[in-house]
Amino acid sequence: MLLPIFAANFKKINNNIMDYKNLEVKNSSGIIILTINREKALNALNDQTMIELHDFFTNVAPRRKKAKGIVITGAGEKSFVAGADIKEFVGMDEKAAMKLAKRGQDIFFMIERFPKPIIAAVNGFALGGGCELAMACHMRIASEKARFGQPEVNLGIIPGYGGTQRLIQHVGKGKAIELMMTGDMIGAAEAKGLGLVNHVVPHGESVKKAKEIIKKIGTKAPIAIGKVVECANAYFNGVIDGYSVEVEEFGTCANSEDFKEGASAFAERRAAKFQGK
Ligand code: DAK
Repeated sequence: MLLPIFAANFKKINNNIMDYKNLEVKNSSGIIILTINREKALNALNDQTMIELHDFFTNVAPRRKKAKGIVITGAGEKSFVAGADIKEFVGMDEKAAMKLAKRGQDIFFMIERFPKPIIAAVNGFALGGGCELAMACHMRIASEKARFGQPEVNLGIIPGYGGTQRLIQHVGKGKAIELMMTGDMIGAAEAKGLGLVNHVVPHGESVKKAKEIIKKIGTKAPIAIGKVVECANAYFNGVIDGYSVEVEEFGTCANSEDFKEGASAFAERRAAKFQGK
């Protein structure tokens, strides 16, 4: 009998897949359907989910050579991903926060740079880290009930998984700054008008539409598809690395009294009282 740790490694080597608690991986006609599966917490990205996402994009997705692409969605009827798991961040210090922000950015870079299409099927709330996850995908299909937003300022922080950069890329600087400063949520139709989403479909049909698009892309030349991704990303390789600035400033915010207050207030279901400290 193998010790548990060896058994886990053995399974990983043989199946290329660790035992995921919060991710569901399914094959649907050669397309991977990756579901963030924490419905009770509106699929918020807790540490375990981030570990699993990292494993999936490091060890699983690149080895599924025959897969045509990936659809990322959220479990249930209500939410794609309602953000990072705020409850886990109470009491976190600057160093730990920066490390986690960097890890999140690295995962989302793997998604953005993946040489096959990755489409977010946004079936509800896409807030904070959820909006950032959707924005790292190559396209976004929104259910008509989808809601997008970057409400980090309500907690005393800024987007930390690439959102300050990608929201500008998708909707332009003025609107991105408005959304990040106000924390306002917008609906699917407005998101489409801004260029944040590619298509709006009836509720419950976002995965279907995403699969149709991936199926069509599957008939094209694979090398060319990979190069489209590479070139599109190259357009945004600026001289100043905004992503590193984001990690730095995320750490500063995470170290503030305001962040402690914002995260505690959310957990305690009360309005935050910010002091600017
Ligand atoms: N984290 C943890 N739990 C969450 C959550 C979240 N982001 N969003 C919802 N939930 C939980 C709720 O707490 C509740 O659980 P119970 O209290 O019942 O156990 C359950 O999901 C259902 O939520 P509600 O009862 O609130 O449902 P409603 O329909 O009334 O409201 C809502 C839905 C989406 C409007 C509301 O849940 C909400 O405002 N959620 C928070 C949205 C939000 O602010 N998201 C976070 C954005 S900030 C970091 C890196 C990144 C980040 C932070 C740190 N480091 C590296 C340190 C990122 C931060 C963000 O993403």
